[in-house]
Amino acid sequence: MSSVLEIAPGVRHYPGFLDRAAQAALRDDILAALAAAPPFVPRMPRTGKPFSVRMSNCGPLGWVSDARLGYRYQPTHPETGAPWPPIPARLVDAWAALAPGAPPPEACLINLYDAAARMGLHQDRDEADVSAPIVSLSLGDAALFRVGGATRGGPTRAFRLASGDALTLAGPARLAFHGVDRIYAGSSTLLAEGGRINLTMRRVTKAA
Ligand code: MD6
Ligand code: FE
Repeated sequence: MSSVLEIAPGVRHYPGFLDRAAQAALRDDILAALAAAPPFVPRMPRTGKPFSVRMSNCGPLGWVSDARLGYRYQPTHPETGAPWPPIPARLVDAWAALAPGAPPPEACLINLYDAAARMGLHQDRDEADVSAPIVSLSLGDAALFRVGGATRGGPTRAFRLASGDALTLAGPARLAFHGVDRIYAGSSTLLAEGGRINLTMRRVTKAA
């Protein structure tokens, strides 16, 4: 496996986890999933303010948000009503390598960034089981990723996530606040139309 940087306890960055050929293969898997489950614009609970990131999912559950029902996981696409496509095998392999011993992932959130998209600091806490890590893989343009502690307002660190990098939030960092400050447009040639794809795999329900 590629080398690992422990950014903070439980925050592990694996630069170059996927080589170029593996990135291209995963890109093609995700473009196929997006053909079945087209990107949608999530909206903030209550206010209905749109996210700047577009999203889709694969796996038995997908993360969605709208004004009326807020943040949640559901088995179907919010616009087409179809079940989400399966998590591609090469992503399940990455989960096995990066979250050894964890029960299988149930959701893979696909975040799509154009040059102007951002993601505010947040915790991923909509999962009934927060004992498993979250495993993230990035494709395309690099991002400035920011991570802090489990309470809002504490110190944060920021670093670049490039195409092919993996990141895990585990153990003491599972509920760490994190977000994406900016995208470095034109920093990768992987995606024909530019932009960035981030994939986060999650265990959602408690394993039996
Ligand atoms: C992103 N990532 O990189 C957003 N969440 O576009 C996340 O929100 C994230 O990278 C949980 C664990 C790892 C992550
Ligand atoms: Fe997150």
